[in-house]
Formats: sequence, structure tokens, C-alpha cells
Amino acid sequence: MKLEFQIILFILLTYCSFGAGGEIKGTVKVNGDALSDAVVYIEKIEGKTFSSPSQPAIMDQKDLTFVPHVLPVLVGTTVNFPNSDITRHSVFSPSQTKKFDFGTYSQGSIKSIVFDRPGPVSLLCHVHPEMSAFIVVVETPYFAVTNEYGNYKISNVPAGKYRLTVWHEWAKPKTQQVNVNEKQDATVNFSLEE
Ligand SMILES: [Cu+2]
Repeated sequence: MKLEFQIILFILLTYCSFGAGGEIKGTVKVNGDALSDAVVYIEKIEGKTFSSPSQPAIMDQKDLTFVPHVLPVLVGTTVNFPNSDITRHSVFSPSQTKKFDFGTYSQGSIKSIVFDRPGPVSLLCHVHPEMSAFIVVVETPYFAVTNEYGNYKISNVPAGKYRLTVWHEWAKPKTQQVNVNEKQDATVNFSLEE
């Protein structure tokens, strides 16, 4: 095969594999109101494993707040915790999924840890009791966080039947079945209770 042809074939195949897959979208509500910062994700798919991302995810500490407030990651992901404030932070988690305590660290330093078990992880700071955030460790790369209107969108999902679950810090979790095909987007709305 000529090199040029090989390159064109490679580009075509890459494009097709990226373009393949369906989309799941919808709205999450609680007691009739839009719910932001809810994580919608496809649960573990039997017989399928996903390699952890090579790039770390980031949970920043800025203006005495965790940014973002909710961070979903695939199991095995490394999360970096930079301190972007001039004050010192002391981030820890009391959660069973991943108990840790970074100790006190100052501006410019970055702590990092691998989230190797699925489940929600609550983040707190010893210095600032008002600081709170969550890392939600899931078993597929198919996840999204709802925006201020409660909307979410999960793209590039291979055709199939899945269990789609929504997690929120104070609402009860819920699971629905979803059928994904590549020709039509699947719409799955959730109505949660506190
Ligand atoms: Cu702090």
C-alpha cells in the first residue's frame, strides 16, 4: 500500500470511530425543579473494561472553593489538587470509597491521588469547614454533569442496552434502562426525590 493511501485510510478510520456512537440526553429534576451538579452515568458494562485516562483530572482550590463542585471520573483516574489560593488548604476525605488526608499545603503546590474504586468521594478541608465538593468515580467513560437547567448530554455511546444512573449529593439516586442506537438520540429524563 502506498504511504499516502495508508494515511488517508487511517484518517478515515479514525474519523469513523470518533463519529460512531449515539447520544443520551435529558433533564434531571428534583421535586419539579431543575437540578444542577447531578452526575448521570452508564453503569459497569459486563465484559468491558476501560483503560484509565492518561491525563489527570483537576479539582482546583480557588477563592476558598473547590472547582468544580462535582467531578465525575473513570475508575483509575489520577486527580490533581492544585492550590490556587494564597491561603493554605488541607484537603481530606472521610469517604469509604477513598479515605485520604493530604495535610496542609500552600499556594503553588499540587497534591494528587488515584481514585481506584467506584463510588462517591466527599471532599473537605480542615482549614475551611465551609469547603465541600465531590468526586464521583464511575466504571465507564460515559458520564456527564447536569448544568444549571438540569440538562446533560453523553456523547459517543456505542449502540447497546445500558443501566443509566443519576447521583446527586442530597437527592436519592435513580436508575433507568436506556437503549442507544447510532441513528437516533436517546432521551432519558429523571425525576428525583430528596
Ligand atoms: Cu481550605
